[in-house]
Amino acid sequence: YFEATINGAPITGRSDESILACARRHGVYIPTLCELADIDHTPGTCRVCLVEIQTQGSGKTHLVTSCTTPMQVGLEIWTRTPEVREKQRLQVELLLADHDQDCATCIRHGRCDLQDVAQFVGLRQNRFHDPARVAMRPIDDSSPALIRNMKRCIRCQRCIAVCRDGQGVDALIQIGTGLDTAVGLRHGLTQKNSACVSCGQCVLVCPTGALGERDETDRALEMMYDPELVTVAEFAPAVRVGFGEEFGLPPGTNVEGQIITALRKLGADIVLDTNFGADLVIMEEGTELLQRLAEKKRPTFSSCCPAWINFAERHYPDILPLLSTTKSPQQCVGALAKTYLPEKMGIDPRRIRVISIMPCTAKKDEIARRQLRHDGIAEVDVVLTTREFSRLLRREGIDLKTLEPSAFDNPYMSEYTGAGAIFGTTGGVMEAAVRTMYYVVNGRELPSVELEQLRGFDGVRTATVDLGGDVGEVKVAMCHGLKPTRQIVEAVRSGSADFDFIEVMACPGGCVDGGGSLRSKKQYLPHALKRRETLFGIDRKRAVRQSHHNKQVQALYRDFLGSPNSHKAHELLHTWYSD
Ligand code: HC1
Ligand code: SF4
Repeated sequence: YFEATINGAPITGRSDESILACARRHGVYIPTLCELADIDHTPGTCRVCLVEIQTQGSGKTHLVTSCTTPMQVGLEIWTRTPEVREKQRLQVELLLADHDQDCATCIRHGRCDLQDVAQFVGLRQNRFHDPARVAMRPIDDSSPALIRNMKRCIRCQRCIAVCRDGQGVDALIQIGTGLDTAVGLRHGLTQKNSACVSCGQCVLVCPTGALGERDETDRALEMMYDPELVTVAEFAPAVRVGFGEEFGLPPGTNVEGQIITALRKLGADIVLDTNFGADLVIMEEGTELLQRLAEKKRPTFSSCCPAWINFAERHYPDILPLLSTTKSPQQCVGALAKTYLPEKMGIDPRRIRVISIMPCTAKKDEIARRQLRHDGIAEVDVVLTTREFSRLLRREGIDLKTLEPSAFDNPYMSEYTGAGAIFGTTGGVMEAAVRTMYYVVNGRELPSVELEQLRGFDGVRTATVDLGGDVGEVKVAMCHGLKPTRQIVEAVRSGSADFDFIEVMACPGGCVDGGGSLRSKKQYLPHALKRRETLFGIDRKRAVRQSHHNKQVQALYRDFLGSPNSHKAHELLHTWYSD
């Protein structure tokens, strides 16, 4: 550490940090739109983080971008001089020259970093705005999941960095030069037909509304307001722990009860739980896995994460036979909501529409898959990301924080166990599956259901689990984030990996920080661990913690499906993949 000053006050600097990082460490705010420390991204493209500096003994000041300039001994830094303020304002004004001015129609309105910085620099005019240039910038709305609107792009390149370095997908590149610079897909492809897998991590780091999900709040509202329709809502394990902060509650708060109340207020006729689907998936996938182990087929990859399915199909089609055929919990709930539920409740299945709330953008791809549509009818009709759900509540004037929590009341598809709850975090599917497979193999419960050896947070974790009986020890791996996933897949393909079951979640952290989660300004994934802890807490508090003890799942098999992996279960709850 050495001495320096910021705005005349003494500070300690380090030669391995930028002026921006040092200022942050000392609580001094410098605006920036492109830098993002969490992904180690300092391209210096927005040029908003200007500061005035004077190096020791030079006697002269000059302006520099603080994100790209290293600290030096004795440096004097000034963040709020008239020149700094004027140049920062000019930079923001220049960024807006070819930027869509219609903020009120933007999905990011009110939550946009560019709006914040424009306020910070006191922007009151927009002298360089050129509608003709804005009109030339493209919008890619080819994907069911994501819309890429270059009219709102400020060329920060965070999306390129997270897709390439964070996820290892490398679908995005910088295209054009000078004023025509933008972000595009490699090889001139569109979002839909490119290497993109709709994981949505690029959306989480975008500072503006240039990247976002395809907004379906209108469709959801229309369904809920239509008296002819019976709307069935389901929400993901991770949504209940990743939503409270939008309404001022501490990150990680469990707002399951308030979400149920909100859905009923919105007009959902039946509220189901995707956690019920997770318990069901364990019955199907666990049975499938034991069968595959008996046949010496290994490894088996989990199949509930749709961005992972996209990744396997687009990048490694040769491994598709290794994927479990069990549908995701979302789809299992959707398929049964249009078959089993109407039979039980005496409803015409043609009147049912299923709306699911997911912390995920790829779930929008999933519902559009041809394998998951039957005679043109989708199993799930609309997916709303957590962000859209919050938009929907704001549109309808519902403040989650003031709502009294309610409980699930559907007698057929809303009960869940602790095993279903932990699906939302990395390792959760594995842990839930082991709890049930152990029981199936041994006819008795695992001595301790909390499997600490599966619970770390490294990108790839491996463990050996003794399932007892004639199965014995199995080797398992869990990966989250697609870069670690690529390593595992490559190892499996080269024959150097030795696993029986591999859980994959495409988003770092698993669904708790899915690409459809609330975006956090200035941070990439700030709340994953808090949300994860709450999920483990839900599991600890459940009276029943193993999927096979879910009474409603048992009734479903008894009254409708027969047994796990039965012919009917295969028809409704299993799928296939294609490249
Ligand atoms: Fe997920 Fe899943 S856990 S994929 O991460 O298997 O999105 O939460 O709903 O379907 O259950 C997401 C979460 C979610 C499914 C389940
Ligand atoms: Fe890359 Fe995922 Fe964004 Fe697609 S959605 S461009 S794969 S980060």
